[in-house]
Amino acid sequence: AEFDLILRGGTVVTEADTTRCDVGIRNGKIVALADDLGTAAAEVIDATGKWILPGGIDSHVHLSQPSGPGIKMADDFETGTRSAAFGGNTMVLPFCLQQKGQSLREALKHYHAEADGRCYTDVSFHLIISDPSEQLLGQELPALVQDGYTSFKVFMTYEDLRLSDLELLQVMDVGRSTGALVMVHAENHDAIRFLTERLEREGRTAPRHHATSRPIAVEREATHRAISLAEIVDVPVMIVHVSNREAIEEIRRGRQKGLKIFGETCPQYLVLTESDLDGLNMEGAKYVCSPPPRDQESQDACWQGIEDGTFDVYSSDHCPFRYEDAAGKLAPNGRTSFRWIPNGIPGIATRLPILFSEGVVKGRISPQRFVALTSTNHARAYGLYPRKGTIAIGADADIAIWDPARTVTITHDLLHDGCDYTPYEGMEITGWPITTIVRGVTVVLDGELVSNKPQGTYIPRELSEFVSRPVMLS
Ligand code: DUC
Ligand code: ZN
Ligand code: ZN
Ligand code: ZN
Repeated sequence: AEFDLILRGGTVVTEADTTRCDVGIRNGKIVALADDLGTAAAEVIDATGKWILPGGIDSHVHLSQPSGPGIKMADDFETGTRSAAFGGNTMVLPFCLQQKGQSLREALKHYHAEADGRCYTDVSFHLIISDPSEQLLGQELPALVQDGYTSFKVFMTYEDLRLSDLELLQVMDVGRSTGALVMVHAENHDAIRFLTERLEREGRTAPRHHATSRPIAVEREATHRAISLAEIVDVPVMIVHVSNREAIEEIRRGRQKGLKIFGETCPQYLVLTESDLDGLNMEGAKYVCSPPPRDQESQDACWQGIEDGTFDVYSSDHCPFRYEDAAGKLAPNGRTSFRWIPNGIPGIATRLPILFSEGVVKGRISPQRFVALTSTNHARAYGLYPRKGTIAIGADADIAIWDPARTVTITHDLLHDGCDYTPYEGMEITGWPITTIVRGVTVVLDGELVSNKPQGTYIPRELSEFVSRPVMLS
């Protein structure tokens, strides 16, 4: 047969167009796009009435990441990427966390060993820099950028992760000299510590005070400072998991000055609020993440940023901890104060359906903008474009087939992850990914896993296109 696989009768959506056409796949690549490719293929999938989208790229996920004594993340590379595939994703970018005193190469060994042979999607790593020694800054990190680890994250909070302003400047400077993209977690550490200690003195320790301890000003100040430091170094930065209007305004102000400041938001900031942390007993722990979900006004602002282009990427920040588990949300001291609840919520499978239903179906964004926000811009930002993030001849055959009319009530059992709950339980969704194809291999077909043999692979990355392209004002 001329093709390994033909997708027949569907509507292909890219960041630029929506076109009725068939897709021909050979050796893991898209090799033909035409009105009618016939049926001369080893396998034919009838996609009549369905949408054919570039597979989702989730550029912000945490898998198998050490999270403190007695705490275990709910997803490893097998369960996390399986869930990603069920949610219409073909590639994920988890973080490789450098622990204090560890070299980045040592840290990478752990993550590669965890990922090798266990991924249902393709995978690549961002580095988290927690211990920027002279050796790391001068040799190790620049060499790793050359090797295809072309993005790294820095933290402005967490005792074990946060960098001083001097260290932030030093790491950003490696971004500038290498062309890597620097991602920033922007929250003011001392302010969180001050508020947490005061709340604990007052006995206000329930999960909802996680949000009280990290108000908008904590994020706005750090976002402003991160952007100022980036301006001083003269380097592009990506502000990750942006939750509210004031932080968004800082990003807009930076862009209007001509700085390359990029922004990411996540489903929790579009559909959850801090009142979700008010659950009975400790149930609110299921919604503890940082920054916390905020209020309706913040949700509206994040939607505005999705619509007007302030946000270039929409990621899950999947960071799952089980609830009914001694190593999960309430371990080991989580019952005594919000301070001990591990920060993070699951969302790798629900990211795309939530934006599709709330964004595309409700008319807030076009299907093309959906593709840009969920796939193409991730590929451009993190050095994967045009191999990934589009449906074009020569690109990897990374494809999600969507039924745009299917209605689904989200329940945890649909997600196939390693967690034991979803923050989005009961949410009514219109539009669902039914088939996921990774480099030509059908991983999920009509909602069923095709094989228990993961075939995803590690992909070294080129430099970010966002770093080199001209500033785009929105
Ligand atoms: N930051 C993340 O990016 N994910 C989970 C927790 C955090 O603080
Ligand atoms: Zn290890
Ligand atoms: Zn973060
Ligand atoms: Zn994260």
